[in-house]
Amino acid sequence: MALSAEQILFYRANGYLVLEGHLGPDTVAALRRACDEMVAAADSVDRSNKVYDIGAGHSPESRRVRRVKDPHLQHDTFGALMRAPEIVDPVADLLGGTVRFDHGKLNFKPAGADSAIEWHQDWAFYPHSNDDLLAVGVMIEDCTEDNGPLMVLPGSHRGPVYDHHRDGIFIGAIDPVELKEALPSAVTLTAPAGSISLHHVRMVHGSRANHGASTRPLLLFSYMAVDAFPLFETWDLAEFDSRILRGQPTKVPRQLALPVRIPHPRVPEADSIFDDQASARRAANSLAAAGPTLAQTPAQVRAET
Ligand SMILES: O=C(O)CCC(=O)C(=O)O
Repeated sequence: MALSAEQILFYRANGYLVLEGHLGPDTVAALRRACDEMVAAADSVDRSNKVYDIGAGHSPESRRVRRVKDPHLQHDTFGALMRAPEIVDPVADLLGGTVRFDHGKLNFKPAGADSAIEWHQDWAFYPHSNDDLLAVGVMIEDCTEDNGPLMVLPGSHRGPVYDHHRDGIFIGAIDPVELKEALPSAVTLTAPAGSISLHHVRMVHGSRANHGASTRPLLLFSYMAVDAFPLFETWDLAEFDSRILRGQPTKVPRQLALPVRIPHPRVPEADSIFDDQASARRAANSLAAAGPTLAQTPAQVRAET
């Protein structure tokens, strides 16, 4: 076992775990180099495409790369880490022994940009036959209170599955009115570069804008138990099974009676959570009236909760 019984119990009770200083300095240095290469290669790109999600006003002088999609396919350093025992072993401990890679993304949070991610549950985006799914967050730079680290609501993975629709359209965000009671117990996942976080697929989480001086990169890899099958996705079985990292293929989903809502219809042309949530933020005034939105600074939130 890569994790202690205490760490596994903590994850089960709280829905998240942080492993501080989990990756060595050489790995962190390699990840930073890979980020720099990916960002520099985006200088010739002026809009989002299959590899990059690009924010408004992006130029080589003022880079606005919000995300590298499928980083494991774009750079060998990310591809190797996605399969590395340092990552997959603790994941296997939390998923019950088997592991299938699901998807990856490298989120940058440029300093000063409007880059908050509103409260949401990953489960709302990709419901499965059971909820043995989690996301690993790899901290490539220090995650501090100010630079927009992940925030979680401990224990929320055992609570309701919230509606992420507004006016019948999937916007990928929970109305903070629904979370008013729980928001004061939010935990900010701050830790030095090289640390990793693991959060359950039903965990309510989000992150504020980056009020620090430099970009905050966060590499996210999602994994699931081999017997968790997506409920609403067209997939190719051979491709699906090619992503098994521990355990044997099965055609027998383990089905649990869990609350599910299908994440459709989508915002037209939406390409990522940033586009899905843009309409949630346009209604920020009404949300802010009832509770803090993540676009606010930590001080504003403290003052209001
Ligand atoms: O990058 C972040 O700060 C949060 C990302 C996130 O929650 C997501 O992409 O699901």
